[in-house]
Amino acid sequence: MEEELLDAIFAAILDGDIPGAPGAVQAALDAGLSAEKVLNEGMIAAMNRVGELYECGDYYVAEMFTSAKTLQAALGVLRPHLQQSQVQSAGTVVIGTVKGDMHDIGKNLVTMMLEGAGFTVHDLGPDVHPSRFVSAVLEHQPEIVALSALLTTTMPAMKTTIDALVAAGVRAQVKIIVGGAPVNDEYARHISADGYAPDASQAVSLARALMVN
Ligand code: B12
Repeated sequence: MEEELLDAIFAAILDGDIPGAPGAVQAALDAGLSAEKVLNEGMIAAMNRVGELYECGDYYVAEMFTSAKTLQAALGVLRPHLQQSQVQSAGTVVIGTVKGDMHDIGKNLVTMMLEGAGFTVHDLGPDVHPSRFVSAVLEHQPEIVALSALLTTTMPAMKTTIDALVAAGVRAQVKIIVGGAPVNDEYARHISADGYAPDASQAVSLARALMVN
């Protein structure tokens, strides 16, 4: 039963069934599956499969794009289940996908989970120029700046962004966290970021830990 419900979500995302995916997610939630299970074992698992199919040439960018749209549509159903309202803000975060990079699903999930944990999040979107991060830090005075990159070719833009924050004299007032599929702990240290997390729920633990340090 559980397997079938997860399979239906997986298939909807893989096939780019935009109208069908939200219903498949709702059916799984109605049957009592947790939002985390639906997200990780249904939706993200399907997206990983899409990446594999693209890599081996079975899918093109068009299919990858439709699957991404499908996942975004299904996330709408999941959003209220990943978030609990908190009265007091846990801290302020400025987040964005770095310059040249259009991938925003992972960033959107991190945003959703941080908001669910009570953080105030200013989402600058995808393809964010370093100077835009600087102006957002000056404007919103966040404790944390979160950078996302999904391409090996855009990872260096994380370093450029950190350099821009240094040059603007605001680096010391924020903690910088980084993430995205090609990023790891070692790269985070290499570019002098303050932390790395491999997924959205660990991004929340990391942000919380950095708020007390
Ligand atoms: C969907 C997708 C697209 C969509 C993006 C739509 C959108 N609105 O995001 C579209 C079709 C636009 C796209 C385009 C391209 N893509 Co693409 N794409 C993907 C795909 C299939 C899924 C990405 C995704 O959404 N994953 C699901 C989310 C939930 O996972 P995630 O992003 O990793 O995020 C999680 C963690 O990483 C972490 N995280 C993310 N950000 C952050 C930030 C912080 C601070 C923290 C702490 C954590 C964190 O938490 C998230 C939630 O758990 C991946 C394959 C893959 N498996 O990653 C390829 C992939 C990333 N794409 C790839 C490529 C090559 C491209 C293109 C260059 C293709 C082309 N020739 O045009 C273009 C680049 C466009 C550009 N300039 O950005 C390659 C990258 C190869 C590489 N190593 O550089 C991949 C790996 C596919 C592959 N296997 O070859 N793509």
